[in-house]
Amino acid sequence: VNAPENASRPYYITTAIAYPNGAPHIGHAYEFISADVLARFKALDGFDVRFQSGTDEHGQKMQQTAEAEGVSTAELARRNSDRFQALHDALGTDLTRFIRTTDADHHRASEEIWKRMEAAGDIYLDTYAGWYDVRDEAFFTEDETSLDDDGDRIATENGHKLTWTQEQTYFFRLSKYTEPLLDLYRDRPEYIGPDSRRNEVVRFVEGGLTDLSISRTTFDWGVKVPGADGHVMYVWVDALTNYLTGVGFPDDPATMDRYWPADLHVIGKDIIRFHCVYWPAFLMSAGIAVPKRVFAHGFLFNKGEKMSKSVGNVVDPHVLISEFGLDPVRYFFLREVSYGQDGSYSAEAIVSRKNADLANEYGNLAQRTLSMVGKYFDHVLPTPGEFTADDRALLDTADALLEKVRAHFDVQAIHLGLEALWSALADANRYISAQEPWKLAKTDLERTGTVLYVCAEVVRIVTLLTQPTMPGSTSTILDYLAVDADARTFASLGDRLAPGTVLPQPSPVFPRHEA
Ligand code: ME8
Repeated sequence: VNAPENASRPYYITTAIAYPNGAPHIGHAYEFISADVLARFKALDGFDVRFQSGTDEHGQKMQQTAEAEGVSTAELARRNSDRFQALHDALGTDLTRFIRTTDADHHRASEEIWKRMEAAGDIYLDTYAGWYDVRDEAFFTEDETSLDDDGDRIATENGHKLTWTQEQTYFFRLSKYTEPLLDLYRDRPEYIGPDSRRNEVVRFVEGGLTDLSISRTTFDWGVKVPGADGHVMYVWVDALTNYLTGVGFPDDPATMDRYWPADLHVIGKDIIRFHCVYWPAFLMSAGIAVPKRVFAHGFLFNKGEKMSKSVGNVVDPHVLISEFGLDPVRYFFLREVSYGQDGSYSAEAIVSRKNADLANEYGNLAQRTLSMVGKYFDHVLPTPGEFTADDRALLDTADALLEKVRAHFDVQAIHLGLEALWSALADANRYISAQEPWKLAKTDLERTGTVLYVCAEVVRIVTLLTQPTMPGSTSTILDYLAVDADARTFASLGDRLAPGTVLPQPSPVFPRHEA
């Protein structure tokens, strides 16, 4: 099933690195969970996965927040970075590295990419005068701004208040990369996903690019520009470079060779321009390969409303986990929201998925099958008799799942992958209702055994493929099916359960939600 050449194939996946100027919110949790599911899927499919996340600790926003809170910037960064790390622990993400941009090796990598861009003749000193959005750490040209009701200058795109900045800074010759970038989008249409985002980026670059201010002199919280006293790098230059730091750039060429270019940058839709325009241009300038793909997920809203401290609808991800359980929360976000589109969540919607999809569709099938094996076969997995057309149809559906789900996951259509799995569960539930093994048991124990064997197989296959989404619960179900620890990768999907195996006493893995 699993192509053997995958066994050592590297796969490098990253999330955005978050600003630790406050506590992590559901949007961050969503990004971490979704990237974790993609990373785990690849690992189970035989890839050597490297998965990185972390915190983006430099920049004016961090410095301003620290001043407002009366703590040092380093202190603010450490305190909140720890909270992001704690969220990863609570979500069970399987990270290879949690990077902090204040890490020493990251400064080294940022200096090196700067020097390479400089050596390419792409960096020059000039006067910058324009509008700056501290919240997004982004520059805006006059025509990208407007006046709000109070007469304050705002960025038209996001409504954030802007500050006028005028200083001598270094510039990056972004304009030089207009054509090379358009070539990139044309030659590698898979570079940006989903497709709708790609079209936006192409339109933006076709409008022409102006050079980018890449250093600041009015504050000092950042990576120092090599050989230029008083300049720190524009925070996005060092932030994007974190992806290279994580694979040993520039001091560990072996790791770099193995894992670069990155296979996938998972980001939110608000930072596409940085990842799909600036980042590939920096890399081209520095003579480093461009990542294979950037996928932008949508934004999460609380009951359709933007989450904000002033509205008072910011939900702490830890609260959600303790209320509904980690696996139901992971499942909910990935199944409910079409990956790549905006989505909404509410307690009602989570409860409804938990009860309908997990307790009824999945949990009941597993529990009924396992408890009937216990009751009618004294916990010994029965030997199936000859398969009927119905048995074979269901087994064929289950056997076709890997290819289907893999095709969806390869384009990050996680929700469609899960839909395919749940559609197989629905088939299995219809099958068990039609076969009525609890009635058969009174007249035909051999046929009962066959039906239960078929159900157990479907549960095994669906469970193996659901592991990336719900690692904890699926591990318990596989224990109940007595599936060996080394038979849980996708390479083992085709190995049928061994009749005669003694199964442990099961208990329900997906209870209904109790408020
Ligand atoms: O942008 N729903 O950091 P950040 C879904 N430091 N995703 C959301 C979201 C929401 N409501 N709000 C934010 C930064 N995100 C930079 C990244 S990468 C080199 C530097 C996503 O803390 C957002 O789109 O503002 C981004 O991908 C991530 O959370 C971190 O956002």
